[in-house]
Amino acid sequence: MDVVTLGESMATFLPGRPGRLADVPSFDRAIGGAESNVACALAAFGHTARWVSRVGADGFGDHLVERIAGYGVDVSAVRRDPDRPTGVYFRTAGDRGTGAHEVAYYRAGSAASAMSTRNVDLAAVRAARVLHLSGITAALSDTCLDLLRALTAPGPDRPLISFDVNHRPGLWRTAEGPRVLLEVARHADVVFVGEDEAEQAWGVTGGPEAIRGVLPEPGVVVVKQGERGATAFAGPGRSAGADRDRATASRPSAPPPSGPPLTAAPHAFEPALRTAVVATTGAGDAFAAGFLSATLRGLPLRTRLRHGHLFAAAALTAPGDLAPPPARDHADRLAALDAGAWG
Ligand code: KDG
Repeated sequence: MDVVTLGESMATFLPGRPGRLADVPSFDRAIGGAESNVACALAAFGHTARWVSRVGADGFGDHLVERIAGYGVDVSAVRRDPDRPTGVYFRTAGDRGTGAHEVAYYRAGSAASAMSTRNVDLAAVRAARVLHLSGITAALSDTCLDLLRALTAPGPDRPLISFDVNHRPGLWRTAEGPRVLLEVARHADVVFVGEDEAEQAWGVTGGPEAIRGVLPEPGVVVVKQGERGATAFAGPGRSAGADRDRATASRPSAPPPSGPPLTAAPHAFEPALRTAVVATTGAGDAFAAGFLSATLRGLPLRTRLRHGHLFAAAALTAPGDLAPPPARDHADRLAALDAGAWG
């Protein structure tokens, strides 16, 4: 597998019209889940991707597994829990000016929140060039946090670990969330974090450099700066050579490792595309998928950021949490446009 992701997905209910949650009369069913969003975007782009999770033995679980498999994602390691339901969430349309929206989760006690090192197929999770995880899993339960810690612990069979901080204050049961997220992020190889998220969680206000300052260990740190763009830092990290080898090593289905190593450029900023935003939810997942895709292909840091923005633009212009990225040849042509087209 190029990429394995692990995390909770939910039946997602999108509003039939704008307005407060209290006022929306009807919702359309869709799917959501940060980590499966990443797997779906990567599979749609032609990578091999597996999503690992637990869902209820119910109709929503069937729907999730069928829809995610429909993107070409391997769902063979998804397990059904006869005793716990599939999580559900509702959200409103984003405010036109700020993009702010309401979210109502019904996921406490869900099948995925009971994931643990004992009921997840760890071999299936680790059989990847890149394992993508997120801070949402840390917030779900103590057993999920233990699982996240086990998967990110150093070890010989550890794939390249990609970690999206995804701080969801409403999900944490304790005030420990920010500290835990920083601890897990420091064990990862590639970290995605929003500039505003880093301020909210860790009180870091000095911009991308300051965020890199609190995350010196990962080989790559990507700071998402909303509609302005994103900055990526690549440094020696903890194990840069090994990371490069794991992520770009030639495998039967992989392109040759022709690109530069993960650590080739010290840092890069790329402006985001200007898009007519329909919904911001899922854009971060799409960005991570684009960046990881380009990482797997050994592309330079700047091009990885551009692929992140291209994937994110597809998600931003769709109402759901998930939208297929542009076709690969199209994305490559767009990523190669002059800087003026991107500015
Ligand atoms: O990033 C998008 C996700 O937030 C959304 O799909 C739902 O996974 C989700 C969550 O836990 O908020």
